[in-house]
Amino acid sequence: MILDNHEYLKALMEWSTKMQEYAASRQEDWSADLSELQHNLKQVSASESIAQEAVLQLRQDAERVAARAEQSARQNSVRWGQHRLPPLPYRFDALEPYINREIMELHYTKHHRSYVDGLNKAEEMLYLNREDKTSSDYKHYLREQSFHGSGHFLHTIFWYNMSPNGGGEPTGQLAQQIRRDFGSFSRFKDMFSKAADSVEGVGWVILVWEPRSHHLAIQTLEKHQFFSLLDTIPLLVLDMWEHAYYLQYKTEKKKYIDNWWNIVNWANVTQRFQTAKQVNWAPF
Ligand code: MN3
Repeated sequence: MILDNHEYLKALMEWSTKMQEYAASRQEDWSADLSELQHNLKQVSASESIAQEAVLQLRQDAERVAARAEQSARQNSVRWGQHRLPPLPYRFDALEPYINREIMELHYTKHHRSYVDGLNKAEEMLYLNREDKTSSDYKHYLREQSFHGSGHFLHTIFWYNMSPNGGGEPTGQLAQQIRRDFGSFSRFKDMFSKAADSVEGVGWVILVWEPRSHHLAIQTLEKHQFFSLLDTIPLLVLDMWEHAYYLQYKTEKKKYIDNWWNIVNWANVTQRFQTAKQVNWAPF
């Protein structure tokens, strides 16, 4: 019994650390609830014999914190058509002389605003307006969602990727990973800069984490409206390249799609969904 409690407390300690990271990622202050739980947890774990009542009390406290997290996740999810401009974390002139006030003001108040408005409109048409649509209606609004959605999500990352107190080199885990994957920080910086310089007129250069291969990578993105929705995680995919069905179905594309639903592995999609939900950025 005592051993079971020890293991339970250890798991609870790990869980509460995750909760703390979660709360921080939502830019929420849960210090009161969480620090009380962690304080009691430490005390109970340190005592020589662990009282069953104390463990039950901790379990109740943990359930309260979990309920708070659930509630926060529900409140914070962005409903269709309700995206908003994230607050700029510094003044328009804060990045001078590297980026001047005029650019920042236009970029944020005009360009980013229009992405937010466009995404909200596209979502209303795709998900709220229940009228029957043709494939070409979908095509139009999916392209709108791609252009404005990727624009909104990427700019939201961009503003917070910069700071008037920025520059220098990363430390800790990221620094280590950069050395492992690119050899050195200066080599990474050189590759990233050259990739950026290769973008023609419209696009981005992005440092990404590949959860599949457990490494960092650099990728440019020319335009962002070719039906990609950046800063999202794929859960369920269907290959619509002709090589995936043409030998068997020839021109009967719709039949391939209809039939495909018979072989979807929902347990796998659910597993991907549960893992993906652990990535939890602040909602905008
Ligand atoms: Mn821009």
